[in-house]
Amino acid sequence: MASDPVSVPKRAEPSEFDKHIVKVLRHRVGKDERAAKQHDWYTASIYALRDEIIDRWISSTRRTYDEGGKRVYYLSMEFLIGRLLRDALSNIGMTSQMEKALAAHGLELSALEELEPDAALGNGGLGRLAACFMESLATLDIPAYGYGIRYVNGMFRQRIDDGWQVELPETWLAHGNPWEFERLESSYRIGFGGEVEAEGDGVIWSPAEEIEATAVDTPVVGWRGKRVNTLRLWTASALDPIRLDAFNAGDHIGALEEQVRADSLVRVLYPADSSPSGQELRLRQEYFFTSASIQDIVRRHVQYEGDIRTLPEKAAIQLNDTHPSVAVAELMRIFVDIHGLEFNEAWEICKQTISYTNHTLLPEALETWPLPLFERLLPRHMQIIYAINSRILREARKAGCSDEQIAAISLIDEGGERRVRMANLAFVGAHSVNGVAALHTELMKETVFADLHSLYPTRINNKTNGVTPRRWLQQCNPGLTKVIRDAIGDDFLDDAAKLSDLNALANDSTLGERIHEVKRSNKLALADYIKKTMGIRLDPDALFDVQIKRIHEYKRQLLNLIETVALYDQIRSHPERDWVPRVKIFGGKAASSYHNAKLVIKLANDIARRVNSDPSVGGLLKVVFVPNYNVSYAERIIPAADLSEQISTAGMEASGTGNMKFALNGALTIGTLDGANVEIKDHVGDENIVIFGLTAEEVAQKRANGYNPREIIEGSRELAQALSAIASGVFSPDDRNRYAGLIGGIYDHDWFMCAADFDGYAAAQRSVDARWEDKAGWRKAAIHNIANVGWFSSDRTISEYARDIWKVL
Ligand code: B1N
Repeated sequence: MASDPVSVPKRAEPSEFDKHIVKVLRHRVGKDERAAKQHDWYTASIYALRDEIIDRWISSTRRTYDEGGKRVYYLSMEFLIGRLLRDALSNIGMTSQMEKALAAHGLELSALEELEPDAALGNGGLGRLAACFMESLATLDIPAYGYGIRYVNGMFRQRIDDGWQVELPETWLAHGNPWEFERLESSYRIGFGGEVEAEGDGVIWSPAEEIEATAVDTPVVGWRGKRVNTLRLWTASALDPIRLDAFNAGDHIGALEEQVRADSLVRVLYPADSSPSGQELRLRQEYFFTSASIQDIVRRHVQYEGDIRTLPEKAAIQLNDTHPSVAVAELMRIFVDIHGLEFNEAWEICKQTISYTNHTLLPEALETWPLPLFERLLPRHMQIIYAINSRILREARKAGCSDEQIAAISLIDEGGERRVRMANLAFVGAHSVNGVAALHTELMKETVFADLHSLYPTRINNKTNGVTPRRWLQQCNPGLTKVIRDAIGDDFLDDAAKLSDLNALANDSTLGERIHEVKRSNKLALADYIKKTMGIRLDPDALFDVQIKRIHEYKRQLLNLIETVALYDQIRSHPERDWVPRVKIFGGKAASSYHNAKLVIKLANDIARRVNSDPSVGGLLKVVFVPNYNVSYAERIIPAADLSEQISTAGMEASGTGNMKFALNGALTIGTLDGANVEIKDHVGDENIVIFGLTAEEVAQKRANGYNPREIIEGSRELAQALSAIASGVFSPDDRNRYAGLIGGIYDHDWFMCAADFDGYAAAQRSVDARWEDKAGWRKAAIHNIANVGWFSSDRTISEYARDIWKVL
């Protein structure tokens, strides 16, 4: 207890920082030391730390203005930043100061850290990548702004009720947000609808509706606190928050309508990962934050440089997927309608400024909008898109494209209901279009962008994703970080590639033993947490086999579950064998409307209930579905994992980034040759990863040549038994038909090729068992994993963007 004098240790003179916290507690939180509750101390700690950060923030901003440098603008619908306290403390180098200051009041930093809500302004990999990039940009001392939406309700909180996912609103702002700064002076009007009229040479767009966007800034601290950049999120308000005439006339609800409409724009994050929602509100959200960001960028440029034409020299705008791709039309509108540039000149400047990252090839994920909707909401942008399209298609015709190619290149999809293709718009409006892993980039060239690529053959390039080693090694795994520092010194803290010095020590059994001890204590900590929160007891000496990510059919949690059932059968049929004790850990959220994904969650829970209570498996197999998986949960689980499941159907996972985090923390990967797994294999070596399954090429061939899952199932006894057990209701005695449809889909079409990959996967799992029995071999492989994934640091990724695309390094 904070106020218990007995728990306050004897101490030396309070430090300056300690005095500062107490002062902040009084003057900004309004509490004295005796009355303060944990949460007051938490707020005071962040305010005190923030003061330190603000000084560096101001000097970073001033330095950029003074140097007249080029700025990077990262536009993203999602920033999955998670908690910030530990990250900021660690990057600024004040963790132990803070610990000491708090200890003087009988408080533990780790307990206060748990009070911080997890800022989940994103769905999964795409949003978390944006957060890692922001941290690396600051670390590399690149002046950068992240631009997005300040959702009031981020990703929903997941509760599991009787095995089913239930979605609850996450109210991360309920107790205020000590990290953010509202910038009322940075406000812009965002128009929707209305009319476009010719006026002289130009046009005038008179929107039917206008909403005000206001900036809310959060500082982003780079490693060693060198630079502090800004994450600028937009919030919305009505120009006229209450219409007093209506109110006074008795229409109390109608008087507030405009404010309600504005609020609804920034109210919730769409909870669909890797697939867009075609709702009007989503398009409004996209235009709202994109327009505010572009207006802000242009205002800053014109204010300091005077001439809009020099924009590409001072600004690089990166579009994180197509969600902000209306930026192309918005920038053109501002150039032409407001700054009076001639269309062709504007187009060249636009292309030089903008670049676009593609994150998925899933056909259902390619964002398109019905033309009538787009035109109704953004009539001027629609005209501009037509004007761009006619130029592009004339160019294509001149280059000798066929009618078929022209139809594929067009910004308008003419097949059926006419739609605006946001990926094509982003492609033509950008000077660079990049994929997020080598395989993904190659597939971009061969599939969705094949025709655009032949027209613009130098535009597509690869930038393999990365993760920040600060959050995903140093902060989440201090034990492992200490062991590595003792082994190879501190160089890797500033350059993750230096982790490779560990390779020379791979046979050092003392190092292997120390890493093993850290892993065991991380597993123990996770097991304690799961015991406390779920009441399930886990054996820390069992192999912790983990699949945590969004629930999606292409990620194949179902393949893992089918194999789990097969293993359960095997253990029961052959109790005499030396089975490796395993804990199968699952976690992840399903989009609210994604029926099969929700069913997979229920299946995981049904299997868990049955297996965990079966005395005949004798603790050899445990299955856990952890509820409400999020960034903070990942920080607990990943350091405790032995085996990382990266088993998507080859060709479908653009990159994956969890795969990198696990390897960095010494887990071995079991995976397909998909996304960045391919490059992880190249880095860690074939002997230190377990690869199985069809290649992307084989998947494509099978799909083209007719694939018969039924035949495969009939040829695999283990698979057939597991499928029929699930389908017949062995795990769902309360509703025997629950999984008939889900499993029927595997027999009928098996789009994700679970059947084709099952035998290879099961065999790979048994080879994992054999490796696990060879303790020395496993430890050595773990060291090689840690040693060789430094390349997957987001510092490396961002250096490549900076050098090749933004030209800022
Ligand atoms: O982006 C990550 C990749 O590592 C993953 O492989 C990829 O699946 C993920 C629409 C998406 N692609 N597309 C999305 C998210 C939200 C949404 O509304 C699409 N997410 C990815 C980072 O490159």
